[in-house]
Amino acid sequence: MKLLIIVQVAVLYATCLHDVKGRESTTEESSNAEPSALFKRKMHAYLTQLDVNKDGKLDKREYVDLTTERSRQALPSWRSKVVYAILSASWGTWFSNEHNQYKQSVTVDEWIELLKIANANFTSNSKFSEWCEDWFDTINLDCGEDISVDEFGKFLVIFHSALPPEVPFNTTDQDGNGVITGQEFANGCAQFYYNQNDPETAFFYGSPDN
Ligand SMILES: [Ca+2]
Ligand SMILES: [Ca+2]
Ligand SMILES: [Ca+2]
Repeated sequence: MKLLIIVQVAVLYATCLHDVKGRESTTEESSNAEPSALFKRKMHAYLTQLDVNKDGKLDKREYVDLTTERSRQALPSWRSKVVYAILSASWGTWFSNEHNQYKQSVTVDEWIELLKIANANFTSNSKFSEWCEDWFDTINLDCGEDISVDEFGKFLVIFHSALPPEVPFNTTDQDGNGVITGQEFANGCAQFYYNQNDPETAFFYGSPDN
């Protein structure tokens, strides 16, 4: 299975080569300060969106398996295998790691604490930028230079959004030209995880309750 996923990822990059030169890391130094009320609300809305059984905790089945399952409705099967690979790695990076003794599920408060640690690591090793690029490539179905509203709509289906795609699409399409470039996607992704006070970029995953 692992070999298959590696092959699928290799196919993705071979099939869908893109210009990454213009993309710069958009992450900022993470802060040890108490998260803002808006930051807590957007993380709560995002986690609730993925918490399918609504028990107030996100577990691996919900984050990895059910999210991959939704991706099968939206993407060709080989791209869903890439989704599985991205999410499996993310689960260990963000939700279940040595900092919480590899807990099997997390509340939003526990996750915010883990994010502080993970974001500090992302800043130092560019993993965060790679993660954004992996998602950009995975949902860039026509292998073009940018993401259309239809492609972004599939990203929102995968992340269980209840919002029409136009709302988060328009806040991510910073220059308003009707497409999301790799840089705009990376900016939107980074703003979601780092910006404490901007209500617009809180819509990145289509979470309605900001
Ligand atoms: Ca749950
Ligand atoms: Ca595209
Ligand atoms: Ca744009």
